[in-house]
Amino acid sequence: MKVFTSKLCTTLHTPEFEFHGGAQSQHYECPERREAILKYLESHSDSFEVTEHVEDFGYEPIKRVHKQGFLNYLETAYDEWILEGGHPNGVMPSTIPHYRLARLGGQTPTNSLTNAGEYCFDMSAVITKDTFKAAWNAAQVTLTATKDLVRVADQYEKGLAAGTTVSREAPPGLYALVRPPGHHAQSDLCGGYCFLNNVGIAAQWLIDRPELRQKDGQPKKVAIIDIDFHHGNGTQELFYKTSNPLYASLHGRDAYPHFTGAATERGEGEGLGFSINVPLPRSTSDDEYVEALEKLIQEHIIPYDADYIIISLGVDTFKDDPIAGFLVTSEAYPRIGNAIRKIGLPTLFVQEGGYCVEKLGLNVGGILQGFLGKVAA
Ligand code: SP5
Ligand code: ZN
Repeated sequence: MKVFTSKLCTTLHTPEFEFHGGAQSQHYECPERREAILKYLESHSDSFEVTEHVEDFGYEPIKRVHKQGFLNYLETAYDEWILEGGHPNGVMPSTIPHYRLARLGGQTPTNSLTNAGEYCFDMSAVITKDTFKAAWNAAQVTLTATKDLVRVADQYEKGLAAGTTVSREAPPGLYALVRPPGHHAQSDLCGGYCFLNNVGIAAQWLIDRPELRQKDGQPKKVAIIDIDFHHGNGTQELFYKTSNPLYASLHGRDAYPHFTGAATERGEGEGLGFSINVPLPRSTSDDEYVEALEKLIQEHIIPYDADYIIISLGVDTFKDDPIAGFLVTSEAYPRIGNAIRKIGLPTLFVQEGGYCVEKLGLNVGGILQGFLGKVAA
């Protein structure tokens, strides 16, 4: 499996601290996460080929899902924050315009020290000097992988047509090892360690490609399966009113981000029925998780008849995750990868959460190996 990544995913975004339950804590979404995953992949070079080749797709694909004002803000917030006397750790809002805040004079803040709340829904997305560059780079790495997905998917299809590819082989799969993650980022809000929605950008890019139009002129169909422990409120918001891509998420009930991800959130208008939310209790075990995923695939993913699958790959479902987790063990991850392989479609895996650094390589690697059919499931 080809793995797309870049050193910049380690070096550019390194906040020192965040807040948990009101207390200052280490920044769990740390550069060591990428290093740990990379180490696993490099020590399993029979399965993985890591490339640092990154193409520049520019602003356009990012602007398809994010608003210009938000992008300008991410790019300039830190410098302004420092000028106004903010802490060097990075930008964090002190006031958020709550929907019941009585803004009777319609007043809007004038600088990023006071304005952070306009573009941020929590205190878990610290903007440092190079955060915009880091998020930009993660999006470009993801797009580079997406472009390659189209190429390998074409090859696979030709192989199937010519009878040279055996269909029970693993379908084409690629992995974008990126950080910062993306699935909490809405069109104009950062939060939950996320700034630009890598998966959303990739899905929209596939849908937008004129050369990928089918014979009937329709765009290719994309199904996003979000297996991060947390609900991907950002991805859901981007596509809530459209039927393409489909967004489906398994996540912890009553967990962060707390206010989104109920089973009753099913999409709106044309998008009705194309957002699928499956909240699961904290007590969810390996068998229960794999069963829930297989049920989701059978009931929603297969009938959707997508051309491509994008996986928001979080392993913060792990039992020892320091900020999240079900009762899921490392044994479950190959089974999860195997369930995704059985869908039989070209698949792009994009890294989201997972904070137990010690087991991160094993758990992410488990999913990818399971997809490749390399481990018993
Ligand atoms: C991409 C991603 O996984 N983002 C998650 C961001 C979660 N941030 C806040 C989590 C708060 C959980 N508090 C539980 C503390 C247990 N010690
Ligand atoms: Zn998460």
